Amino acid sequence: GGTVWGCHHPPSTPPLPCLPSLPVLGSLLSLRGDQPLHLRLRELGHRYGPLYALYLGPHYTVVVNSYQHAREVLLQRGKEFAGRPKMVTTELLTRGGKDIAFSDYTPLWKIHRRLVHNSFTLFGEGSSRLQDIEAVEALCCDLQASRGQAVDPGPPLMRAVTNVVCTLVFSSTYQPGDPELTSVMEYNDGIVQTIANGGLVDIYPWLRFFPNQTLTRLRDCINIRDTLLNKKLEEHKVSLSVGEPRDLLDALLQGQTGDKQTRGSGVRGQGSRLEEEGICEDHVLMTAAEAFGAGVETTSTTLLWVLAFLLHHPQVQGRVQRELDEVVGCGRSPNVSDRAHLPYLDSVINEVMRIRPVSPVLIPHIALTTSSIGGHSVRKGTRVLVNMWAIHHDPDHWDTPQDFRPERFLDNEGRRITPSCFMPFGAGPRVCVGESLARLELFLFVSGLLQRFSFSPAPGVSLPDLQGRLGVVLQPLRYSLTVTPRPSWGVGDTTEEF
Ligand code: HEM
Ligand code: PLO
Repeated sequence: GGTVWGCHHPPSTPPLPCLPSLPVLGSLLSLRGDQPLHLRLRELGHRYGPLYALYLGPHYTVVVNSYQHAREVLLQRGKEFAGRPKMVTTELLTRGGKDIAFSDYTPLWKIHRRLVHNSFTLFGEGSSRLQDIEAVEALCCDLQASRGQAVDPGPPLMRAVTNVVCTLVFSSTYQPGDPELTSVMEYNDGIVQTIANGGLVDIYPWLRFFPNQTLTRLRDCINIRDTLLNKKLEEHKVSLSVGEPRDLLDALLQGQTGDKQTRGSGVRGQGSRLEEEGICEDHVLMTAAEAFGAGVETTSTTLLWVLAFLLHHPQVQGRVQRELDEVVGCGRSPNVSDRAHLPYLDSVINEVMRIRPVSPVLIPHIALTTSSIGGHSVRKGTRVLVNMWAIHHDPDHWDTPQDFRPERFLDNEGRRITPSCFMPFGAGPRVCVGESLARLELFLFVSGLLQRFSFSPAPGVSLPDLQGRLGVVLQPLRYSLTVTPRPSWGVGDTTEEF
């Protein structure tokens, strides 16, 4: 309902500037063009001011382009803006919001999120499991096999990251070419291509514009996913034992059933109340699927951006390698405890996530009650898009924001600094649950790769495009590179082939 011609605002506060809008289409005409959404929304901010409103189809939506307003939405009044809108594709994907990311803010969601968070702690930072996973080693073998020929780093990285997540979620690891791995990668790719085509914002009134073929493909992929997940779930139920969960699926199952003997293992804390409160098998499945999808897409994309920027900035690559040589040397692999001593490497990862945030407008938020942003009253039900791209490129907060300069994350003594307007994982009640896991994984991959290899542009091929393309995440376009084993690596190792 509501009027589509004007912007609703309670009369007591100044009205927000609002883009022109038409019935059904909303402000679509103003969003038209070749530009990806985050760039368009930022550009509109130059005309309408950093905080403005528009209609996405029938939905009144406030766009936040500045750090100050983002802080109000995510942190200061985080709970008031912690809702999520329903979208047709994500409802299908999550069985009506039985996941974390696309579920609305409800008491059940809070319990569910805490359960997932605790399980991640158990399998992420809390244990050395991740570091023992041989994915980095396997990836290095894959890359080594290119023997100096140009390779597209996408597929080997995707395989490696998928393997990490499969280990964490269901204790499976796959050899290259395993048909189950192929099917996982295929269905995931299908979901990525169909779930959101230009960000997670459903701009188009979609019953009209969503081609049915796309929806059919999405359903097919979801079915393949469900068959696989059900199989894993049944296997886990049979072999589930009291005590230490082996993986995320175990942890969720224990949390869900609330088995008395496993209570107090730290995973649940809620015990058998969970079932009564409504965490059911669907939640377990949807959480496993989501951890999987989020873990693969975001990490592999970030790693591809890291390599793309290193090809453009060989001196940065050299400096990371010197730091690694000094701190780790060449006789062993980097591990979690080295992280504290590798501030430059961290600054490179941070700078990549600043300049190319994989989720440039986050996931849409929704106001759960009438609230305010920047002194403007905002009604219950208003959607809010936080343009993290604009915040990460705001010249008021960053010096030459368009330049790739990892040193901006270090002080004069080379110690880490984290500016508060750096929020690649969001912030507040909806902050990414996988943040520590993601950071640890990025560290292990980037350090492992740069210790052993140098990456350079493939001869005769242009450098990777750095604009990227916005799908479900902001991805670099495909590119290829040359992998050269570093002379110092493997000194004394007699099995070394090179
Ligand atoms: C949410 C970023 C990795 C699971 C988010 C959000 C962002 C984000 C921006 C949305 C915040 C908002 O809407 O306000 C990233 C980045 C990653 C990463 C940059 C890696 C480089 C992961 C991993 C997992 C994960 C590895 C799980 C294994 C989730 C989940 C949510 C989420 C479940 C939804 C949280 C909620 O709605 O309450 N992430 N993420 N993410 N992420 Fe991540
Ligand atoms: C990726 C494709 C998977 O098959 C399903 C999936 C689940 C969770 C989503 C993820 C996709 C894309 C990236 C998302 C993640 C939840 C949080 C993360 C949206 C669609 C980000 C970056 O916000």
